[in-house]
Amino acid sequence: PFIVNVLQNPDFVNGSVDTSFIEENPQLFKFDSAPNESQQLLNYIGNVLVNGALTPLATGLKPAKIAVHVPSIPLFPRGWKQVLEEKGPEGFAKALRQHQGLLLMDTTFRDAHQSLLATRIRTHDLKKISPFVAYRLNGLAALENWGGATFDVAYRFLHEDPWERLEILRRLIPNIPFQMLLRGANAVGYANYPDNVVYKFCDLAVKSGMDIFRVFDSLNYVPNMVVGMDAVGKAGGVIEAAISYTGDVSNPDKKKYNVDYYMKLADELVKAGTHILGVKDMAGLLRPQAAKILISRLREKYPDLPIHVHTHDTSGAGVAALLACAEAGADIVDVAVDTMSGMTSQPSMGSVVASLERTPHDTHIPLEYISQYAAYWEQARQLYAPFECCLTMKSGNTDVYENEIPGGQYTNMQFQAFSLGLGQQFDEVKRMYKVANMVLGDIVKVTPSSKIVGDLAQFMVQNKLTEKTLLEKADELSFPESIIQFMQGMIGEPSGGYPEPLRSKILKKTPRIDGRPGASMPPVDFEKLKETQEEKHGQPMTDKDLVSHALYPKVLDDYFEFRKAYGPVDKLDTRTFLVGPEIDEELNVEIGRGKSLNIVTLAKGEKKLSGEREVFFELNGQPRSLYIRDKE
Ligand code: 3PY
Ligand code: ZN
Repeated sequence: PFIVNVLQNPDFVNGSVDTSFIEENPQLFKFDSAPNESQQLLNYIGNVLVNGALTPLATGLKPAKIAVHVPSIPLFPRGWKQVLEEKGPEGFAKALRQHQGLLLMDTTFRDAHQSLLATRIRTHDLKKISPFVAYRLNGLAALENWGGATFDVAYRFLHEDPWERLEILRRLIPNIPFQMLLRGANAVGYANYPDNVVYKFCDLAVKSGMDIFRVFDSLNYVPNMVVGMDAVGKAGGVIEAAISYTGDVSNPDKKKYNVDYYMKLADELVKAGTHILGVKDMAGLLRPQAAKILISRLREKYPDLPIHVHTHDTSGAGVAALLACAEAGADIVDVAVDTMSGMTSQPSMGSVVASLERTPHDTHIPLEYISQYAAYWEQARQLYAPFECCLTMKSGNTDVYENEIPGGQYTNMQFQAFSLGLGQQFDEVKRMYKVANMVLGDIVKVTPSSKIVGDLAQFMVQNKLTEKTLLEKADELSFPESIIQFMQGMIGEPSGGYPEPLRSKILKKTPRIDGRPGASMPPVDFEKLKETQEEKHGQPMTDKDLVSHALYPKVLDDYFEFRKAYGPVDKLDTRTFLVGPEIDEELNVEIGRGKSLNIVTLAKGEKKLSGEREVFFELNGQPRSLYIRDKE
């Protein structure tokens, strides 16, 4: 229309205006031919429609009305994800069970760094090694890469979106099933949530690329697990309900959590429709001789169900335990790549693979590829030196059989004790953890029940309490909030009931919840949450943002504020993200598809009276400077 107007202008037409600008800028009149082409094509189609073929047809036959199938090019080697896509969750489970040889799940992307590096591995470093995993480790039954603490830590400390991580990894690894850890009715949080949060979370997780959900409850409280299992099933995911293992089934003196206890629990989970039966040994307590007893019994009772075992190597006996599991009939076991394995992490992938080569349980994963994968992680791990558990933890420790502290929590507690300058107290806290567990009635200890035991242990050490004095003074003490909530029934019911008279002394008249806490919680109103969140942050909120907010409101609010101030910090390399660049260092930051920034940090000015410093950069070749408040 602009051109038409110009051509109709009488001054332009009679040449009484200076048009040399147009002659000097012919590019202004180079128009995209697309509108013209689309017009021409419409003319063609319209003509054929009205007048019949414009090109001579040899016969009177009509062309077929079909979508011709193009054979797919195997861009990625086939993996278990394709089996899942072809057969669905039930068929997938059947195929796992029928497979000859031991199958492995790699936990490097989740539990390994949760247990060794305070869950700090960033998407940036996971992304880089993902194509290698897809091409070279395509025989893995699953890759655990989401859930547990990774969700919260991504927002809280890495300032990145865990949903985006899942979607990115899914694109890069389309052939290996992804597995996540779902804390039953606690989803990926630390408290029971309204049921609609758990259902929405699972639905979005499947849509974002998640396949297998290991569902557990921190007290093995089945009603809580069933909510998670049902949410996974409805979302179309693979359900792996997991027994959380504690105690020692090979020790007849340990009576509370004996084989019958686990068999009864397994029975309830099988009846509730699990596709895979998980045995989750979160602290690494499953000794080889116990594995033999428990896994053999489960194998015998459920010959058609795949059994998947998870352990930690805290004591150093993890590989031995997994080999015993394989012998006893487990189908899948969890390992972490060698350089991210051992101690509170999972047993070593290379050790398990090597131990089974040329045996009936051969995993057929080439050791050569495991070495290359291990070499990557050996280097990448150095970027996370500020979170290394190994600064203080030098070896495995069989004291875990006494204190029963889960892998992730063990490192966390140690980290906390050392950062508070209470390193020497760590031994005392570990000993007190055992006492606290007994005070609470010998409960299953895994997130969040493990935190309750840890909080009580810390409380007892700080207040110099023994089991006896704690019980004597219980009605006067101000217990940590987590213990009060546990006693109220807010995370479900412990097996064997609550410890009395401690519960009554702590609660007095505080209300108690009977049964499943989620059953009496009103659903989250997501429509309303969307309105308030969009108004608060001035940006559109996706369903994923909202479900995350329902899980941890404050963490999400802080995340959005942080990103508003600092932008896509997840695109920075890990060293720059953690400690910033050096002066004169050049960074190339890819912030979007084909969009990258070249940043050179030139200098840091003197501190001004205003308390600010000027920082000088070169951004894509242009000088820039910023005033930054110096907080010192
Ligand atoms: C978690 O819940 O994060 C765990 O890893 C439990 O073992
Ligand atoms: Zn674990």
